[in-house]
Amino acid sequence: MKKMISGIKPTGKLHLGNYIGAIQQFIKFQDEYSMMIFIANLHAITIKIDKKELKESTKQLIGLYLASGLDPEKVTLFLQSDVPAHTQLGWIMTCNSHIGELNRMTQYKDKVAKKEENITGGLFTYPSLMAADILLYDADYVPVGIDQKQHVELTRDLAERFNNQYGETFVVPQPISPKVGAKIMSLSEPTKKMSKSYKDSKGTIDLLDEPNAAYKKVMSAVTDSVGIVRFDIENQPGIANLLTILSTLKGESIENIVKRYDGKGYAEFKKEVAEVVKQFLITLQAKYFSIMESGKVETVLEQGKTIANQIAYKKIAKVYKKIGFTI
Ligand code: ATP
Ligand code: LTN
Repeated sequence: MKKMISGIKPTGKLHLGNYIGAIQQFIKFQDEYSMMIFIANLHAITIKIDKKELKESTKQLIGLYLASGLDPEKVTLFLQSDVPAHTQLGWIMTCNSHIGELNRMTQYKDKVAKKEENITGGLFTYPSLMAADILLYDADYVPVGIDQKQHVELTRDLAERFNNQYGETFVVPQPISPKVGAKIMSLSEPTKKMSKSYKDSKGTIDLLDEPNAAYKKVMSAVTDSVGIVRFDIENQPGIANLLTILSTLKGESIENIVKRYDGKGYAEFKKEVAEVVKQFLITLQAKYFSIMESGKVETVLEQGKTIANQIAYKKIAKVYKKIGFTI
């Protein structure tokens, strides 16, 4: 069975973009692959985050993973900080990364371009830690949204560099993104990515948004004056985004939806998208609240911690030998 790994940072609230770009893929692949999914909490502290918020986001994230349909019998779910080998290999990968490579990573570059203050060393070296997250588990594939592909490309380079210097050690992984939905855009500014850190509550549908409020957000999504429902990202980014959301949540092809709306206006189309989003949230949230009351989150994490440590410990021991740490 081929292996797959991915993680999501427990920062801010999970939104529909995270669900469609990442979580929906995890669910789709859980039967076909041996899968590890973790909460990337070591990555969360690369920016300032309050302790209470970190704890709450972590619990919420696990709850939402489970409510979305990730099955802990099939997938190993764990906290990154529960497995010390991530930090251990993270350092080795940092020493294996070149400053020039890290300088080119867009997340860091964007923050520098915006002249943000107090950018941490952790934010700069975070792609090296992400490489360690992936390489520890010999993952063949990494399901991520488009914005993370660059980090997986770096991971490939680091794996090859290490293998060349020390002999075959790591599997060189491949990123995979969904054909539809790898980049869900903001509802209010459809040329910008729907994002946790971009504070735009009208443009973002949080998975724990009140369903009627989410309905209203979709109804007031920015569109255009063309008046034809069709998939044209360049000229009609708002409609293209709504088509993508409807297609992925409903499991209907964009082509089919476009046909159904031939000759019809935006109002009717938006109503369907809004209703599908609302119903999706109602179902998801009902599951979420029952999971949160059940104490399942803690049990799942304990199980995941044991399994992940067994695999990661073996790998780090092998790496230590290769490097010459074990005398
Ligand atoms: P931030 O804005 O703080 O970077 P984020 O919303 O991008 O946060 P992450 O935790 O970085 O969230 O991403 C988790 C996963 O969701 C990643 O695989 C990422 O590629 C995917 N993802 C994030 N935003 C979107 C989006 N708008 N459309 C599709 N996938 C997304
Ligand atoms: N960097 C990712 C989260 C992340 C990840 C990973 C994803 C950390 N380690 C390993 C896939 C594989 C993000 O910011 N979304």
